[in-house]
Amino acid sequence: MTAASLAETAKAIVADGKGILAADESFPTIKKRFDPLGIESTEDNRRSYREMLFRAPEAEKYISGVILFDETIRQKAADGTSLVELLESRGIIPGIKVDGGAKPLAGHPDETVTEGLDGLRARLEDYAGLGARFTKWRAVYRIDEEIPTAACLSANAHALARYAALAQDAGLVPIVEPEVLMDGEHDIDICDMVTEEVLRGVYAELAIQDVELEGTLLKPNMVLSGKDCAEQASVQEVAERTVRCLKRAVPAAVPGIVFLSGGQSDEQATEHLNAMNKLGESLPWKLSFSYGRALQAAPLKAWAGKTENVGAAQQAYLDRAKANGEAALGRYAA
Ligand code: 5MM
Repeated sequence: MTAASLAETAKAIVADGKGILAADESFPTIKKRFDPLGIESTEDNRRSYREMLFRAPEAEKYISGVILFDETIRQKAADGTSLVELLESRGIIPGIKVDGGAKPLAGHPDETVTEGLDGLRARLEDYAGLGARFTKWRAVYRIDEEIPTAACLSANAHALARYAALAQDAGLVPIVEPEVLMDGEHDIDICDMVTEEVLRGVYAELAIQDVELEGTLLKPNMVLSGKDCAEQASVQEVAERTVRCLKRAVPAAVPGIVFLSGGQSDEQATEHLNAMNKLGESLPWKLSFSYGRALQAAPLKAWAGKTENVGAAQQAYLDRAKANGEAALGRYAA
């Protein structure tokens, strides 16, 4: 795989009006999503749910790629086709989450470092053989009085860069996901400052590890007021602050920025993305989505684990995918 083909895949993922479905929930996370609806988290239920999303008619108009979890990339649909082949047959690019999760950071009780570098080269080769063309690694940063610390910023940036270099070596496009959580009472200024610092640190490490930025994508949080902050920034302010922060910290060689939704409502996540693309600024990168909850909340609720609800659930998913596809072009009307 050449640098040119990595760049081509990255560009295809952020083709006009398209974005990513993040369906890479680990076992504890998918259980957390299923539990409130009384759906048991069995292998068969997880497969049925994800197959239902992957088969949704016309989703390929708005969804360019899907991030899978280790179990899913090895699963077969009810008719025996592999889920990877199912996605490929629809022109949707399969990707895979390769991090080992956020684990306690030594000496820093309230912070985490994402683990998973040991043995990563072999796992990446395995995933490439299974049909993955891109990968994802998520680092998590919590905001509070004294955090994130320099230790947390540096450990996570280093791991993200080592991961990205290994992914490119294996011919896979790395999605670099540094997520500053929206939990907390902090205001939008703090989120802005921390996000900029995180991104600057990540790109400094990517440069040290000689990662080819043209063959990468960034998956960041938006610049938002903390969830429990008394003063919530408007849609326009979020759009302006997020774009300004990214312009300060993300190199122009990166082809696309695909936001995570991070606990925003699905409607908010769409409106914020739309407002950014409507600013009319000439930006070096595409701005699109790689949403988990903001794409899945409605279809999961509509499905509720029942076969008879598949049509309604697929429609609910398609409605969210279409709305976000339009937002990626700045053409969404609520
Ligand atoms: C879909 O959730 C992903 C996996 O999370 P865990 O490893 O914790 O199970 C997550 O990384 C996701 O891709 C991003 O956070 C974006 O999802 P949201 O829901 O924030 O848009």
